[in-house]
Amino acid sequence: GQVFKLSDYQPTDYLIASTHMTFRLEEGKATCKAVLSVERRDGVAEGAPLVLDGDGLDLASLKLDGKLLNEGYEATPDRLTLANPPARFDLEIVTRLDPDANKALSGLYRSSGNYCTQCEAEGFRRITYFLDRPDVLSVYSVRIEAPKDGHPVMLSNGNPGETGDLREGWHFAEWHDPHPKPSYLFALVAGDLARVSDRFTTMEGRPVDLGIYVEHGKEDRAAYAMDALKRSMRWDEEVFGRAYDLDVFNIVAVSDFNMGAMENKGLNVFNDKYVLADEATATDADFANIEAIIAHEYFHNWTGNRITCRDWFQLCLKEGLTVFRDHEFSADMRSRGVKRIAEVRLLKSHQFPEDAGPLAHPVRPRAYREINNFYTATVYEKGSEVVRMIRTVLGAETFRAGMDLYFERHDGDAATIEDFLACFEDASGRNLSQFALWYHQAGTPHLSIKASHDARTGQFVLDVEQSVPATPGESRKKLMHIPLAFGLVGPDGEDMAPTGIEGAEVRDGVIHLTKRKHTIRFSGIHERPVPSLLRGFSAPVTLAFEQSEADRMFLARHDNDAFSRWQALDRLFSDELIRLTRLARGGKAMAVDRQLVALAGEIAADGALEPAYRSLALTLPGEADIAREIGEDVDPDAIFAARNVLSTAIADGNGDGFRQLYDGLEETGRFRPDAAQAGRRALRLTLLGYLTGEAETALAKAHFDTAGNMTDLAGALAVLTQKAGGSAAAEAALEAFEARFRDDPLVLDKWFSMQAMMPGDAALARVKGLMDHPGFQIANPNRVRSLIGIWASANQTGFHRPDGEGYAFFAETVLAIGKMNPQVAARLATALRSWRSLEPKRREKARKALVSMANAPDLSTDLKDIVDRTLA
Ligand code: BAL
Ligand code: ZN
Repeated sequence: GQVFKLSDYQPTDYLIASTHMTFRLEEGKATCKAVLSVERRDGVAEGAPLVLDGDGLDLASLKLDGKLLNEGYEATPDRLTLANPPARFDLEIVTRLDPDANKALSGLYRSSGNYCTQCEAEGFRRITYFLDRPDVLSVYSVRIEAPKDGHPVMLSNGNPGETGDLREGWHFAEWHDPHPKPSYLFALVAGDLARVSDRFTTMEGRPVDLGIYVEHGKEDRAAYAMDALKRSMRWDEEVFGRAYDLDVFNIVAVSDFNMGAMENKGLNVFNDKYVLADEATATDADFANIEAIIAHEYFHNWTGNRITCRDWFQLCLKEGLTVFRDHEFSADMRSRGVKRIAEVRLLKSHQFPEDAGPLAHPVRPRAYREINNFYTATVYEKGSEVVRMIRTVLGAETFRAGMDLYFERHDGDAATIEDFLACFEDASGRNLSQFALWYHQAGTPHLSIKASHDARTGQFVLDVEQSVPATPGESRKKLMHIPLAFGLVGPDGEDMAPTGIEGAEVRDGVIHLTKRKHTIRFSGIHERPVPSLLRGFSAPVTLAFEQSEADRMFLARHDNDAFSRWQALDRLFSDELIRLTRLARGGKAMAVDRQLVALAGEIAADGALEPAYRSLALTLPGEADIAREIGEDVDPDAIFAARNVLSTAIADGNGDGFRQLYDGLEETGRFRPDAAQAGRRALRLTLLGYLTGEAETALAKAHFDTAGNMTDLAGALAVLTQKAGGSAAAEAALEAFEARFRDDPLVLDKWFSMQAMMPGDAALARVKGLMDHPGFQIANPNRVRSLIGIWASANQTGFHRPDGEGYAFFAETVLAIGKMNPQVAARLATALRSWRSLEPKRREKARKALVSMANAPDLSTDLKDIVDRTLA
């Protein structure tokens, strides 16, 4: 396949100042007429050909300045070339479309009978021939014509224009978007949907009509999303000074969608999973996700739409930055400390393994074969961490000044990471060239740290050494600028104040590491401090710091930074799990550290800590996290056994206390999806997990039977299926859940996922069986991800069966899905990215499965790219 390189970037020879599109949505014969006003760019030689992108297009007719073209062009499904066009002309392209046959869910397709589009990254070229790249900005006018019957709603970007009747029961609607935009932000929706309406007045005094379109009957389930939208709009004004810029803002929920949602200008299209919620059908986690994703797509209006990307290598310019913005929003709406812990957990479980494996790439990649495969945790989550570090390095005020400059300088531009960084350099007067390596260099940097204290001289010393592991195509790494937030905690739990610091630049509690080695000397430290390092996870690095268990326990109890308290505890649990795994692997008896068991009980009972924090603290590191830390010769069964032993020991050691706490947390008031109530529910469910086992199902069964909301219902079912899978209580609960929700696909997805997560060999037979369930559709991405995706990426023992049957079935299934939907299949296939760290027998079986995929005929570019890189 073709490799696209950042270094090959060239601006286009032609511009498309405006684009007028007319869609006729006739059953079985939809057409798109696009009229492009094309101009040759200044300085480009006469006679330069115009080459437009297409993808599987069926050209019906072509006109230049109103005259039918019969020669002077060459059209294939994937390209339209005009050999010698004039300097300025209108090009009218009519294409025939088949939305019903479009199962890739890219371009124009139908979901539950409604027409919708998805154009990022390269879906617009499946609608018409175009310069389908983000640096070609055009002003769009759109006219939609369709039968009134079945299509009362017809939407596109921008502001609404004329509407009216046509003959034979048809009607039309026109839309105009005054803001020039790249084609990937184009959107169209037509169908029969219910509208939930609201109003918002911007700080500039602009009244905005807000609409959320959902399936009829689901209007009440859009209320939370609407509330989240209004809060997002206000927050962006207050925190970033950014106001909305159109008269309407519409969101449409569709049930077949490859991504979570899409930020099309003025017309966000959402996976319905991230819009629809009420207490009876959505969990607290669903509510939190909806709040975050509504905000994320809204925030793209400035970071992505008003300022877009010059090319797809700059994807992190909009994604990393917008994730950072949505994280900050959620932190302000909820609990900052708890939010940060959840973010870091996600980063470590999703991005760290990517960065440590064959699919590692810089936050700003230099080359790709298929851009759809770069919507990754590295671009999004590490990209967000890099923006967070800019703020840490510059301070909040200068960061805001840099953002203001970015908006002022680049509004209306298709910009680059260099443009972005230049704004912070100019706002701060600092040189960020070393810092910029965070965008250019892949791999998770590693810090190795040693501490020593001399009570006599009052000197405390940290010896720090950085290294960056080799990643595909990058064997030699440069030294990075790593901001290391720290505290020296004194015996009273307060941070000590050194009288002097030498050996590195230190500002506001942050050490700026820029060299391979630093020896940092703190003076005036007369009592031995307990260092608290990497506070707030100030940089996405791994840390090797030998610290005694006693010191870690001290930090877990006393650090004044909530994140660091959790980090200390997480390190204790992880080390214990690694130790127990080694014992399990060697067939030895596993005795659990009693102090850790007692600490867990103490934290659970500490009323001074938020319940949400306590719930996170009591959730042991995941099996995949332990696998990543072990790094080689991984045996998922040994990890599972170790985790079970630790969990059982914590339960046995704290049973009575946990039960009392559990009882005390029962909610009596009205349901609210806010952080405080959600935190109490989360803690209660975490305790329920400890209080449930194969022989102890009564409490979980009662929790399930009396649940008044989906969080408790699904939470209890998850506990039953995870801790007592196959028991009569678990099976009865599964049956009851299915009977109640079999007609509600989003809720049924939870039921699929819980069974896909059931540990051990039995999971595979369940997954296979559920693929025949009437509620499962292989063409629907949510169903596929809930069942196959969860099983392959989150069920370590169920997927990595020693006999390799899991891998074989997985390969077959991914290939079948790939025939319909290459993007979804390619994403699924990344579940095998850590195959090289498995123990030899599983490794060989995983390799065979990957090779069978690589050798399959007619492999899509998407899947081939993932499989080839994974095997390389
Ligand atoms: N731009 C693709 C979906 C998102 O990140 O918002
Ligand atoms: Zn985004």
